[in-house]
Order: sequence, then C-alpha cells, then structure tokens
Amino acid sequence: MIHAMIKTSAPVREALAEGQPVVALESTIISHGMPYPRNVETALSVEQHVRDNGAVPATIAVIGGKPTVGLTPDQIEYLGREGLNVTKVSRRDLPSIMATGRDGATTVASTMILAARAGIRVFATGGIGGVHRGAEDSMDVSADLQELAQTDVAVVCAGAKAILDLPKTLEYLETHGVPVLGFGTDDLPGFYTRETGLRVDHRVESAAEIAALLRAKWDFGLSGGVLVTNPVPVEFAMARDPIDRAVEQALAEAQAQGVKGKDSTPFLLARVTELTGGDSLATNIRLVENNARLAAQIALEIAKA
Ligand code: PSU
Ligand code: MN
Repeated sequence: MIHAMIKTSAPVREALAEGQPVVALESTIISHGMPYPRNVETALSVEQHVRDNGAVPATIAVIGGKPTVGLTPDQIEYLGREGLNVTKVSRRDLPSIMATGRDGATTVASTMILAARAGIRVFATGGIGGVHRGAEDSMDVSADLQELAQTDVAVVCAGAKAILDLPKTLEYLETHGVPVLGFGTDDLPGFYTRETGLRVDHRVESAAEIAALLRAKWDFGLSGGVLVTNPVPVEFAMARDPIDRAVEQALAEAQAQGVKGKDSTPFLLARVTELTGGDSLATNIRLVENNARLAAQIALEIAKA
C-alpha cells in the first residue's frame, strides 16, 4: 500500500497500518509561504489541531532525497529556518531532488503525490496555486491544478489568494473534472475573505457529506482530486479593500522586476504579507488551523466507512 520509495514516521506508519485517520500537510507553506519563526509555530500548531480532532498529522517533504511522510519537529524547524534556501518542489522537481539526494519542500501538487503513494486521502493547506493573472500571455498555471485533475486526494483549503485569476482557475478545474465544494457556503472563499462573488459547484454542510461524495467519486473510478473550500472564520476574515490594494501593488512589482516561473507565487505571497502587515499573517495562520480541523473530521468519516 505504501510505495517502497516512501519513508514514513512511526506514528504515521502505525496509523496507516491500522486504518486510523491521517491528514497530509504540505511544507512549501512552511519554507516559502510564511516568515520564520511564525511558519514553524504554525506548522506545529496545525499538526496539533489535527491531533485534537482525532487524526494523525503527516507533514510531507523530501529529506535527503527521500520522499518523507511524517516530519519530526526538528525537520519542520529546519525547513522553516532555511526558508527560501530550501528548494520548492513541485511535480516536475521531484525526480532531480530525489536522484541527487537533496532536501525539498513540497507544494500542494507534490504533497498530493506523496500522500497518495502513502495511502493518505485527505490533505489540509491554506491556499492552492491556480491560474495566474495574465496567464493568457505567460501561460503560468500552477501544477497544483493538474495534480487535482489526476491524483486521488481531497484538498481542504480556504480558496485561493487574489494574486490569481480566480474565474480562470475555476474554469480550469471544471474542464478537468475537479469538484469544487463549499463548506457551508455557495460562494468561493477568497482566502483572507469569506467570499469572492464566484460560485462553488456544490455546497456541503458536514464532513460526513464530504466523505460520502469522495466515496461516490472514487468507488466509481472517477480518478482525481476534490477541492474542499472552507471559508476563514468570520472573526479572522479581512476586509477586501486593503487586500486588493496589496495584491495590485505586489503584482505591479513582480512585473517591474521580471519575477516569473516558480518564484512568482513566493514573491507575491511575501509582498502581500509585508504590505498588509501582521494582520494578514494572523488570518493566514487561523485559516490553516481551521482547515486542519475540517480535514481531520473528513479523515475520520472516511476511516469509519
Ligand atoms: N498559496 C498560498 N500559500 C502558499 C502557496 C500558495 O496562499 O504557501 C504555495 C503552496 O505550496 C502551493 C504553491 O502549492 O505555493 C503554488 O506554487 P506555484 O504557483 O508555483 O505552483
Ligand atoms: Mn507557476
């Protein structure tokens, strides 16, 4: 069941062997998504939220070339401290990092790949990558979307940041047959904000309902992922104006500095965090914890069946 090339931690291995609920967590959010030391604190707190809700956390990365499912606190601290010095690893980067025995932080795409090969079906993060604004010229579409199209993992997120072209992101997911669920909402959440004015495909009200949909999809052989969007709790949501302004400025700076390719998302994330001050980081942390909670509940429902 677990791919022979994957290294698992003892708690994750035991949970999987016993059919206990496990939730995958990514590591690019640690190295490239938040500043040190809040990134490390958040990663550890998110793991604790998974445990408090009855599941086993499996933070995922490539360590010394080994796809690793279940990091130690020391490994999380290392990835967080190194930050941008750690290689950001998406699907296309996995072979070289593995073959050369290096370390890498996994994106949503590569975390899905490792989770699936370990037999984990539920994954919590903050925001996914998507179709970038101006993609009609740059063709910058995150590999996260293509992974959702093909890998059998449910990804719980708070939507996607407005650094992206959200209508095009939804179109891409529709084309590739990826269901976009709204947890207690008809409106696609916008990461820092609860609403975007765009509609999700299907509203769901409980973890049990989500698990039933996942079973229907996978039992029927409809391969690929599901995007579960979970709005940030009201008390932590931000107003749209300051976020929109920060996003516009960050995008203008990226263009002026010629930032592109895999550097684009980390650059935009860091600039939006800097421009909006501590507020947006606090929101970011709370929404990932909130997603960890829901993911654990979904994993529990799947394990029951
Ligand atoms: N969006 C966020 N925070 C993040 C990311 C995206 O709000 O940390 C990270 C995730 O790891 C995601 C990756 O998979 O950026 C997408 O990068 P790219 O657009 O280069 O595929
Ligand atoms: Mn890209």
